[in-house]
Amino acid sequence: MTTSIPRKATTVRQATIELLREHGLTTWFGNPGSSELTLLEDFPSDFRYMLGLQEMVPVGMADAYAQITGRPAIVNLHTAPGMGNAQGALYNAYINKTPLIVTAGNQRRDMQNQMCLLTNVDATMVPKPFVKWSAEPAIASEVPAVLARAIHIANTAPRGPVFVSLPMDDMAVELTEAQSSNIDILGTRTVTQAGAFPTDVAADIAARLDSAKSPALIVGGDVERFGAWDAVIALAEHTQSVVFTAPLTGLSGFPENHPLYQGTLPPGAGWISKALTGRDLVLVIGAPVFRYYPKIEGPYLPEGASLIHITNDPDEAARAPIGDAIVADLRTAAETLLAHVGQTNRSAPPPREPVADPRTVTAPLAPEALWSIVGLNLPADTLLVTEAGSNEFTIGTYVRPGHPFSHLSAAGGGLGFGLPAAVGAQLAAPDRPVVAAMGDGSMHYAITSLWTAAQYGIPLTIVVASNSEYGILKEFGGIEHTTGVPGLDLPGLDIVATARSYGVDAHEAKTTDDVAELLNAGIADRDRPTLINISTTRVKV
Ligand SMILES: Cc1ncc(C[n+]2csc(CCOP(=O)(O)OP(=O)(O)O)c2C)c(N)n1
Ligand SMILES: [Mg+2]
Repeated sequence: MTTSIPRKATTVRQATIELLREHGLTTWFGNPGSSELTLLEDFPSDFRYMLGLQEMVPVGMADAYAQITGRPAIVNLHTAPGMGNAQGALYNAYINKTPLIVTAGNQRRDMQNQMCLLTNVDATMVPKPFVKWSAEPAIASEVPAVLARAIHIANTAPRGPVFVSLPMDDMAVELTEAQSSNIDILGTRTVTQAGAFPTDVAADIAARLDSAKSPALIVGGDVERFGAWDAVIALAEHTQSVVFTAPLTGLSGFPENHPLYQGTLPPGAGWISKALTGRDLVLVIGAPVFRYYPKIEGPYLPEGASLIHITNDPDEAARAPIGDAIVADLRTAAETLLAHVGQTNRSAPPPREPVADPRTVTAPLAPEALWSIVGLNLPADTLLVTEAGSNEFTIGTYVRPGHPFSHLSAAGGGLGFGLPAAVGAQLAAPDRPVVAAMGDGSMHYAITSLWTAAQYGIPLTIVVASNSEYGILKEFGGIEHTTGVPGLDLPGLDIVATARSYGVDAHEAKTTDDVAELLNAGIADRDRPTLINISTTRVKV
């Protein structure tokens, strides 16, 4: 008679780690507390843990890391207060549609009823409404299965963050052999989203494109996130459409140095109908229609234009105020359309003006001078992360990256994304130059990212446009006709000293030549982060 040797009991923690390893979730972003120690103990040597000193930092890092790697990322935060601090960054991840698996410890199950310290009362409620799904396992042994479900939910379109609360006493619970082998299966099973684009729909859209006099293609971040980049470029070229990026979608969706590319549409209905004047067919792909910001009166579209909207997000399709929408996989849609359109004989629309060299100018620099000198000095494969208020439009005009995943910002517009995102982006793309273009106000929401960048030797370069104000809020005050608003000036910031105190190689530039020289040196330094601060002119109101 042979006796099988019982396998050594696996704990929930071990099974959890193994499941996350199988799913490639070995880079963790976090800020720990005592309720997370039971999960983090004996942290495996093939995992890495990126510490952020305040919760916006790990969430922002993970957001960009997931976007640039194209895979979900994991965040581990500290019960209710940690989740509270993270909420602004979670909002950005939700609007960015980033697949994040956010976890937080919770007080022991048998101490929650007394509201002992660290009890996350109604834990699943805390991150709502900025998560696709939120759960606390009903019993310890279900932790890995709930996490597996969370990973798949986060990663199916429309993607987005999910939350799993993990009571700290769950981790040491021993699993039975049957439970362990069921969990083993969860480590390797896959969930794939698939769907064909109907050929009659493609033929109809292609016929409308072919017969349009002057079509416009409006693209968004999902073109990049869902692999439709090449097909969308080919579609624009075959149809000789002008191309714009839709407002506030987080990535450009198109090479910004392409002759058909005209920049980002401004976020107002009246502004958009003006920018699209003369276009009779507007095809939007991989973007919401549209993310307006101020109320700018005007028709949604210019006279005589119609709009077709292709999105993978049913809610995006449902809430658009205009146009017929098709919910589809974006890459399949773009490739199928491409196969159906003819090569047009329309003449090419005029390209944008080339960027001129501003020559030597002394600070305070006009934003145009700053961002043209930056744009002219960036290597072609630079990944730019922007959070720069009134400078954003100027950056879009003068910095023109041509590669996919080269111009990242927070679609949600919550400040505190830029710095941690630049750190996460550099981690995801270690061989690319990562340059963060920041406003002096935006710098301060997640400033401790500088510590993380310095400590882990993340070699990003940060350019700060210091106008000593929340310039864009003054601009908006003009649109909203508000006067006498307090809290819009930022005197007394010493960004170079602050950055140095965190261990960053920080410099004050005085001229455009300084900016060029420091930028090239910063990008060439692959061992540590560099910061370049330059004073810029104030917004005119
Ligand atoms: C979390 C958060 N708080 C406040 C705001 C409002 N807000 C939007 S832009 C902005 C100012 C940005 O200033 P800065 O980065 O200095 O750029 P500038 O406009 O001066 O060029 C503020 C405070 C926000 N978007 N997010
Ligand atoms: Mg400012």
